[in-house]
Amino acid sequence: MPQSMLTPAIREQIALLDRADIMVGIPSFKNAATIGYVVHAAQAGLVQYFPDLRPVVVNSDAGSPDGTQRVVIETEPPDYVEEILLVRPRNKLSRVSLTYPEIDGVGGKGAALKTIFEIADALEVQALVVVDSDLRSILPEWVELLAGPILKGGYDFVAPLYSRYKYDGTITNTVTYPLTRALYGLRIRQPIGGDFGVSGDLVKHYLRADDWTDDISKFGIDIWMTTTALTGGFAICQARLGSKVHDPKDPGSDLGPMFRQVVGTVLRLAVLHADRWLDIRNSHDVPAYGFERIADPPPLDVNTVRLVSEFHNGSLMLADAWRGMFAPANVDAILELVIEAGSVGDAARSKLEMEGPGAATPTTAQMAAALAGFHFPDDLWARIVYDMVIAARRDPEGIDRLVASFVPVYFGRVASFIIENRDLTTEQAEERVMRQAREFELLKPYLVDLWRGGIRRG
Ligand SMILES: Nc1nc2c(ncn2[C@@H]2O[C@H](COP(=O)(O)OP(=O)(O)OP(=O)(O)O)[C@@H](O)[C@H]2O)c(=O)[nH]1
Ligand SMILES: [Mg+2]
Repeated sequence: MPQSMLTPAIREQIALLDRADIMVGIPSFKNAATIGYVVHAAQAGLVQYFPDLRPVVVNSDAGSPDGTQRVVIETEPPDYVEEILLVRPRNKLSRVSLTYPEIDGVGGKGAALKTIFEIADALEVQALVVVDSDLRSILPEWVELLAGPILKGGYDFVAPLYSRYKYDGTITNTVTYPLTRALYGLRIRQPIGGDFGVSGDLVKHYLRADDWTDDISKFGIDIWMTTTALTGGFAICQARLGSKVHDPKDPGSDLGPMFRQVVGTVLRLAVLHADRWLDIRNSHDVPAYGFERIADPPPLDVNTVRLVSEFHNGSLMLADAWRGMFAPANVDAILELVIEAGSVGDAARSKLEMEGPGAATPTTAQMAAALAGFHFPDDLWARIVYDMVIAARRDPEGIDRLVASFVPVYFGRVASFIIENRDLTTEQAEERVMRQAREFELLKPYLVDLWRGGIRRG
């Protein structure tokens, strides 16, 4: 990890704090509307579940212009929590909100978390819990669920386990879950969930790591934390948190940059840690703690017609790039799918009368029904993700370009997932995600053979 770049102001803040046993860290960027609730829940969790420990809450903010930091400072003080919970903690709860420094000129969620790691280390905490600041469904209990396995069970890394709406978490479902599971052999269902528990030892390991990149300063941070825990041999478990409700994002319009940062990081790490995954076959369950809850996460709209057309239009600019990235048979299969996407997309648009001024946007269900028939097979998706790993090894400097060219193909895959799952329950859609992950495991020899066969042209 790059040298500590804590500003003098942050050092002063740390000096004012006593040592702490448990810390909740909250990264933020323009989350004034939601962070108050998150701080509230974090404080209540610390007071209710760990009254004997010395607690601290740290908000690491990007310097948000919307008053995020003010909301944190003005959230009801911990005394209020004591009143509603009738618990008298033995230790004062400290609360800090600060503006984190960029890392090599790059800010983002990862840069925010690096400052959180440094403060956790300076305060010598035994357990660090990090939670996103746009959460609606966090409860005080999350603090116990994410820190308890570390403090009571000897674990170093607690990944979240939640039910998400079937169209939420598409980067997780299509890439990070199946690839992490097939590469490293552990079924961590939410490797980039955003809400984690980390032991003091693992925080130190993060701070010593020397593989930091600009993408990790942004949304690459979550998969980096998970993968670094895996490759470092740390004890990992999952915690059942119920449902994840947060600011909704449409994969087609909001997730392109995030996809590039996450997948760029996954690929770099896969290349770096080949010795950790080449011999692994199949996968194991990861222990899960917490009471199993029946949760019904709210639905999410996805402009599926746009996803299909982004896939189709992407081919116009990127077919040559794809030829350099994927095995020839896989490029042929993708280009066939592109043709199908073109005709299915055209038919859907005219059926839904989406063209012309004032045309209304149809619902996700209407779009998915109108696009029925478009199908991006599981095995093709697994093979091209593996082709990406090989391409990343061949040209590590070109990973950003590689991943940018991959985005429209991901849109095609997500569209297919939505179209096929339109009539399924969230539970049935989960089974589809598992089926796809098994396909990744089944085809792992394809990756290993290519890797061991040396570098080839696509
Ligand atoms: N400090 C900082 N935090 C950020 C930045 N961008 C996002 N975050 C925080 O990172 C957390 C997660 O960001 P989201 O945008 O909600 O992303 P996400 O929930 O992981 O992604 P989706 O599952 O795709 O919605 C939130 O707490 C954000 O405030 C940033 O530039 N700086
Ligand atoms: Mg979010």
